[in-house]
Amino acid sequence: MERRKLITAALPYANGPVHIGHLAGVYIPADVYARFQRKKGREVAFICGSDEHGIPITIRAKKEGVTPQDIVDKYHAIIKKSFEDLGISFDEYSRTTSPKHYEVSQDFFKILYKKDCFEEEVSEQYYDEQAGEFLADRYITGTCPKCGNESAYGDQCEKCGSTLSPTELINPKSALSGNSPILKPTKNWYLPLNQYEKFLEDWILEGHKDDWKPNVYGQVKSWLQDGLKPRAMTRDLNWGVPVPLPDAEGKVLYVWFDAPIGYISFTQEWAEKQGKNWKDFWQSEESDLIHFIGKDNIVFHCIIFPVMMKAHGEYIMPTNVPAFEFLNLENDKISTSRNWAVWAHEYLEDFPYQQDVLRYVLISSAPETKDNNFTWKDFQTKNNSELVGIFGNFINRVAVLIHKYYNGVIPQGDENADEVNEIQKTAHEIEQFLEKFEYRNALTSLMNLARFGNQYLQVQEPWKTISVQPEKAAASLFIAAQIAVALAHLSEPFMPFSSDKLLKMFAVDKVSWNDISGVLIPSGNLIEDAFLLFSKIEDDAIDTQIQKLENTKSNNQKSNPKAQAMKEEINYEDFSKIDLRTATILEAEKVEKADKLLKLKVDTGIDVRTVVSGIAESFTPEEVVGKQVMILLNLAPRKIRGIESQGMLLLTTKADGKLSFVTPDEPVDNGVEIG
Ligand code: B3M
Ligand code: ZN
Repeated sequence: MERRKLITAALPYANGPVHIGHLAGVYIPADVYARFQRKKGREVAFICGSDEHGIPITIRAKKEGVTPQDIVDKYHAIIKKSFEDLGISFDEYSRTTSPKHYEVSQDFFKILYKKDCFEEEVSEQYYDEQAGEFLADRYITGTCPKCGNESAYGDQCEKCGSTLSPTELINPKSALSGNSPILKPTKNWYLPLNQYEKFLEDWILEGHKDDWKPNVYGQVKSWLQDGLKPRAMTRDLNWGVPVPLPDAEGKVLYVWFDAPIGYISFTQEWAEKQGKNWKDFWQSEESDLIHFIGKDNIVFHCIIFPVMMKAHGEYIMPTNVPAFEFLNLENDKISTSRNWAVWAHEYLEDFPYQQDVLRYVLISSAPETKDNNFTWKDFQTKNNSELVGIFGNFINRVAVLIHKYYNGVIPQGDENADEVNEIQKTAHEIEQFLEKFEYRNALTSLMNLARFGNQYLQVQEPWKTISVQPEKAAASLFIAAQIAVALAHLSEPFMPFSSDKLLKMFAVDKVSWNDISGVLIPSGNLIEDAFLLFSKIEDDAIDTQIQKLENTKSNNQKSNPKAQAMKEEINYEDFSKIDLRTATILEAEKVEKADKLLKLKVDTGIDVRTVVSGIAESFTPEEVVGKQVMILLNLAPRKIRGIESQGMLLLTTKADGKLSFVTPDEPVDNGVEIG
């Protein structure tokens, strides 16, 4: 019996749309593979979904001033649609906030817990007393001990690139409240990866030396050489799957514990709908599990998730983990925060019905063994000279000539001609390459068959022989038609939209991969009208894209890189609740033992009140007396250093970091409303 294929593609974080880097490095290769396997007649489950937990989501939510649920709802929909529009043929595309996923991931955790697979450990973690929350590493900022950068994160300094732990930061601050966090003990559950070193060595280092990609094998080897440590599988956070234990209030599963289990829960969701047994894919020796991922996910798919499955005891191990390198854009690293990307949904708007062009270009520059580069010029060249010039041109010539000479009926020819054997040879070659995840070679084989077809026509010259040796012309167009239909079938994994159109043009049905040989369209068959499969992409379309990137670049240079994204939209009613007025500072004095604070007496036009303001590092008390300012009047009073502050002054920050008052550009009365 043919082995089943369980194919997974890394779950994209639902904190932004997908771009060409994701597509080239994970989703298109996975889709080509899944489509090929189905065509081979194998039972396939191609599984993916949105990764909706984890810090990237909560950070994005904070930035946009909305809830994490809002963020994942928004991006899940955008991502899902982009995949559908590009023909990524997932059998299931679900999300890790689905109830089924909560159930499956909690059950998985409970099984490991009952089997005593975890080590419980109490450690000291930073806690924000005001927010009442433990702080994820990304939520702690402070001074980098290595380079002195004052805005390093608890896990990394982006200035010098060092990996940090939160306790290394000098003068740590919570990103939630701005306060100094305290260290507080907390219990978490750790997976002792170190106990599985031998298992991993035998399974991967011994067992997959030859069939895993060198980049994947090499990374695993170096991790094992460094030695593995227990790793926490739970976190003190309020966004995620709750830890299913009675003494775990306020704790969730670590996102890298629940996310890969998503592959399992989504397979279950799919199997239920299809009336299949999910265990045939996950717990059967007749199934191959293949994880498509980017290179930054290797450790999770080759070490942590396999150890989880091994500890559980009933799962198969991945057969292969083809991890791709990164794709750059116009020689620069793709970056979501710098908007340096070609977004899938924007491409589809700018180049509607040209999904296959992007698929083709991204496969032909797939970052298989090293980082690769996407340029718009290259995109244009590949379309115009390869898809239009070679592939489309051949098909068009064949269809046009058959219409011209034979009214669209396939003429008589030799069914055993040598040229017909080329077809099977190509099918075999592509198969060999795809099984080794060599996409670029596979695509070259496909294009070589189109090249072969063009050369064949060039040599046969049916447009000449038609008048002097009509049988020869017929025989050559019979063969050319076989090659054209072969291209229609063989291109299906790579360019499914064009493949469909071609099959329609030649009025033939799909066949399985193993049947792509010999006569594919018999003499006497009538074909449909010829039409152009691909069209030339003109310079102005490419210039528009390049201009778009140029604009991004200059915006990035101009704008403050620290500028925050816009907050959640509000309506006028929300705004009208805010009582902003003009006011004048009457008196100012320093607050004892507080370097940053000034105590001010302010004339608001309706009263004189006390406001404590954090401006002492930017102004002396003398400088501010007499200044006209804007005040948020109806902010609930707050005690600051024992002084009741009744309102807040509006300030902004200058490029040098010093504060500056927001003031009317000409003096006005106090107490005038602003709006
Ligand atoms: N969401 C990480 C990433 O997008 C993560 C993949 C999960 S796969 C289980 O890089
Ligand atoms: Zn640093």
